[in-house]
Amino acid sequence: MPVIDKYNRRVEKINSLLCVGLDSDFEKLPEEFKKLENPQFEFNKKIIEETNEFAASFKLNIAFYEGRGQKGIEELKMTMDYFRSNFPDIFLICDSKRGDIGNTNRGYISFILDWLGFDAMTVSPYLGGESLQPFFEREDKGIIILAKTSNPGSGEFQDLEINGRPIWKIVAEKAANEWNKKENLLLVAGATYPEQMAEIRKITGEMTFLVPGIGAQGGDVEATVKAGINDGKKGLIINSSRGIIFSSNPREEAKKLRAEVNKFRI
Ligand code: OMP
Repeated sequence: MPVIDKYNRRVEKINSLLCVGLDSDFEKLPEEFKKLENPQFEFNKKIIEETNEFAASFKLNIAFYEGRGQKGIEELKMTMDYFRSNFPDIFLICDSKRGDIGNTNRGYISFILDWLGFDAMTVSPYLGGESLQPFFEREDKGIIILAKTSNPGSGEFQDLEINGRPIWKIVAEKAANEWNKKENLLLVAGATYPEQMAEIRKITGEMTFLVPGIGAQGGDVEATVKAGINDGKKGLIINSSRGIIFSSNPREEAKKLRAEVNKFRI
């Protein structure tokens, strides 16, 4: 069974393409959490309790946990254990943007996919398809490859053209036509570049995209959904991190974003 089925089942169960980003930067946590023994975990638990009803997926950017050293990793693991015990059907993404020579990638796989137990992780294609083989082989896990990222400077390399085709397009073509033998690949397509997302959709058929850039980065929901939705009215994992978790009412923000996405998902 393709790994994306877990995500799609959850999408159907709660009628949502929303991914809540637990980018739980310690410095930004409310003061009452900072005083607790496990501040990031307790904050995550509260956000999960408030938003799970609307979230098909959660994405944890590992940087915010690694940044606290051993304690952050411990609380990341506690968060994963909490998900496993309470919400085993939620699709869990580690935003890690890893990618090294093949042998080294096995270490990332052991830590992120096996020990932490994520369903999927983000990887960079910069070292080439050969280096990513250990990721591609993991048919039980989703491997999310950066194609067109949401940041303002993403074009510096990703838009460079080779024989008239930008690098983001070449990555999408490789992922769809060469690398996806185990049907476990996804792509990152930022909400801030809907035109490019529409092109990537044409290349990749039904493939699912992780879509950051909604909320704090200003991506447009209507343009995003119209550009990226696949024939099955799914195929998007629409992430918002700061716009939900650091708002005054995370539950309302999650509910509102699910509804807004669904409005254009017809
Ligand atoms: P907010 O801007 O707070 O919603 O957070 C966006 C999240 O998505 C952060 O964790 C980023 O690291 C991540 N991200 C992007 O912002 N742009 C990308 O192109 C790719 C990612 C990602 O891989 O998730």
